[in-house]
Amino acid sequence: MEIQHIILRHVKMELLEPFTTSIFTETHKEFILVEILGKNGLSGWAESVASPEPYYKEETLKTNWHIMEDYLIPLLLQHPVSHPSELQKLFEPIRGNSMAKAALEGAMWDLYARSNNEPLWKALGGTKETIDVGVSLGIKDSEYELLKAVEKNCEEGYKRIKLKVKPGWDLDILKAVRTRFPDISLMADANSAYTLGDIDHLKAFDEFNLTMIEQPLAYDDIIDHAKLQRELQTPLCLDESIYTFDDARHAIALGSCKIINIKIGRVGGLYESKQIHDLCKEHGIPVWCGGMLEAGVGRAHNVAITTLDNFTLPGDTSASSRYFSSDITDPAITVENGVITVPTTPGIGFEPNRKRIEERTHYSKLYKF
Ligand code: OSB
Ligand code: MG
Repeated sequence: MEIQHIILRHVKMELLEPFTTSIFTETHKEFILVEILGKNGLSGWAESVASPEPYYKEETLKTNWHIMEDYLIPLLLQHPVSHPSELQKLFEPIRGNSMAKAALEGAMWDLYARSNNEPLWKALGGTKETIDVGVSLGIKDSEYELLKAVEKNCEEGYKRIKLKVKPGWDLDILKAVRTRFPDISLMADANSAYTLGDIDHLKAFDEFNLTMIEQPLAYDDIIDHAKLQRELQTPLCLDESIYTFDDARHAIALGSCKIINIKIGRVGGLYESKQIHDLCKEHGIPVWCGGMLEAGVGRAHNVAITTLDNFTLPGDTSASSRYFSSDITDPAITVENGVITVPTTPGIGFEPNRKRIEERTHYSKLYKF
C-alpha cells in the first residue's frame, strides 16, 4: 500500500441539540478527519473519535494530532505495509493512544478496500446486508422531554432505546419510561457514575427489565464490576473499561460483564475490534457497536464492523439526521425502521463530500511521503 500523502483536518460541526451524559455536555462535534491518498490515486478516510476534552477517555483532539504527526505517521513513512492488519504490530511500540491509532488504521482499511474494489465490510469478513440500530438518549431537562424523545424514536422504529443515567436521573425516569413503554428493549448507560457503595441502589434497576446496564462503575475497573454482576440479574455491559483484546479477555474470565460494547476508536482499530469480536463469540458474549457522535465517515466505519456475525444486539449508529443538519458524506447515514442497509460500493460506502468537509474544516495539514 503505497502512500502519496496524508491530510489531517480539524473539523467542527454543530450538533442539532446538546448531548448530555453523566460526565459531559457536548454542543459541537469536533474531530480529526484523516485522508490517506494512495499512489494509485484513491483516498481512504476515517475519523478520530477523540473529542477536545479528556472526559470520556484521556486522549484529546490535540494529543491525537501530536501522536499521529510525531509518531504514527513517521512509522507509516518508514515502514510501508501491504495489508492494514499489519498496523497493529507497527503501532505497538506507542503505548495507548488507541483513538489516534484507530483513525490512521481505519483510513488505511478504507484505502485497502477501495484499492481492491470491494466494500470495507467484505474486506473485514462481515456477512450482514442490513444491521439493526438503536438510539442513545442523553440526559434531558425534564422527564416530559425524555418521554417525548423516547416516543419519537420508538415511532421511527429504533430497535432499542438507551437512556443515559446518573444519580438523581435514574430510577424515576426508568420507571416512567418503562411504565409508558412496557415492551420496548430498554437499557441504561451510566458512564461510570456509580461506585460499589451504590450496590443496593443499582439492584433496584433489576425491576425495569433492562436488556443491560452499561458501564455503571469506574472507567478503568473490571474487579468491582465482577462483584456487582454477581449481585444483579440485569446483564452488565462494559464500554470504557475495555481498551484492548486483553482487557476483554480479563473481563470475560472474571465475569465482569455479559455483553461488550465495541467502539473502534476506544480499542485501537478495526483489527483489534475484530479480534475482540471473535473472542466474545468464542465465549458466548454478544457484542454491539457503540457510538461517539461520529459524523458520516466514522458512522460508516461503525456500519462496516457491525456486519460481523456476533454483533447480535442493536448498536448506537443512529441516523446522521439525529445529530447534524447536514452530514459530510453522500449519502448521509439513514435508518429505516431501525435498520441500516449496508452499502455495496467500494470502501466505507458513504462518500465524503469535499465541499462540505472544506466548509467545516478549521485547520488542515498535509504530510508528504
Ligand atoms: O458512552 O456510549 C457512550 C457518546 C459519546 C461518548 C460516549 C458515549 C456516547 C453515546 C452516544 O452514548 C452514542 C452515539 O449516538 O453516537
Ligand atoms: Mg457508553
